[in-house]
Amino acid sequence: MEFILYEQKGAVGTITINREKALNALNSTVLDELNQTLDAVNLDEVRCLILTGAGQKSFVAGADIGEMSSLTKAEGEAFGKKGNDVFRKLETFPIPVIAAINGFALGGGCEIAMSCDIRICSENAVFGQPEVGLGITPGFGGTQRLARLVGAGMAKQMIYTARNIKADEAYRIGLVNAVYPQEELMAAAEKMAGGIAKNAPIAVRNCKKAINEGIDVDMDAAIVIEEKLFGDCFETEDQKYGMAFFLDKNKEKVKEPFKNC
Ligand code: DAK
Repeated sequence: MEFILYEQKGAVGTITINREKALNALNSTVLDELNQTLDAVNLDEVRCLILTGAGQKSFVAGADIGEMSSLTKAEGEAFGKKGNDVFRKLETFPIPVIAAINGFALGGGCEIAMSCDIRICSENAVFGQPEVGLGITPGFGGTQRLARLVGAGMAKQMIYTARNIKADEAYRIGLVNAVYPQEELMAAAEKMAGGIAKNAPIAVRNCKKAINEGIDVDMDAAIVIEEKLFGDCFETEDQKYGMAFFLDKNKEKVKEPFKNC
């Protein structure tokens, strides 16, 4: 692949957008390769993904402005669909995805981070939706996901003013869960991913589904979604083992890895 690196260490896969010269901006090739990479993740082995950008300066500085500048309406729509399809694939990916945001996360960069389950960032991270300054609206779900994450008022302020915010403000408004010194970010992401990967995989997947699907419907419907996914965990090897381990009074026994079945 030209612009995507993928590495699997144990049960954790790391996807790196590797287009450092353009601050990892998303062009069509990056989006296509990201799509192919997600399709190739070995879900029998990998239980959590990390998404990051190459280099020390930028996570993703947005959609590629050079490529977009000459698009016709039809091409713009096709480009938007390509991005939205990949972002939605990330958002609904069966296992959790942690965005490790190591610098600029602007426009499509902020939007791709918001398609991940969890966002953590380095102290030099900068977030923003600068699109209205370029004559467009956020096009990869920014108007929708930002409002759901930080509330409509704050999302409107960020989007209408196109003002960038730094890591501490992103943390304060709930756009990221934690801020780390740059050199500690990947270790923190790997530690969190490793912690997730240790838990019962079917249960973790069902939690992701329950939260994602439940958040957009009313509470009565949401509870039904939860009930179904809760029920689904029963009779799995993981549920039988997890509960049997708790009930076993032999304190010497060491917990074995969950089997994902
Ligand atoms: N696209 C293309 N190239 C980019 C880029 C981008 N978004 N951001 C940076 N680069 C390139 C620069 O052109 C430069 O390339 P060379 O000149 O070296 O060839 C290189 O990366 C280094 O950038 P700078 O020289 O500008 O570096 P600085 O440190 O001075 O500035 C910066 C860093 C991040 C503040 C600055 O590069 C910047 O403002 N970049 C643009 C940020 C931005 O506006 N991003 C939002 C893009 S709009 C849609 C769906 C989605 C979208 C649109 C439509 N549809 C539904 C159709 C999404 C839109 C966006 O994301």
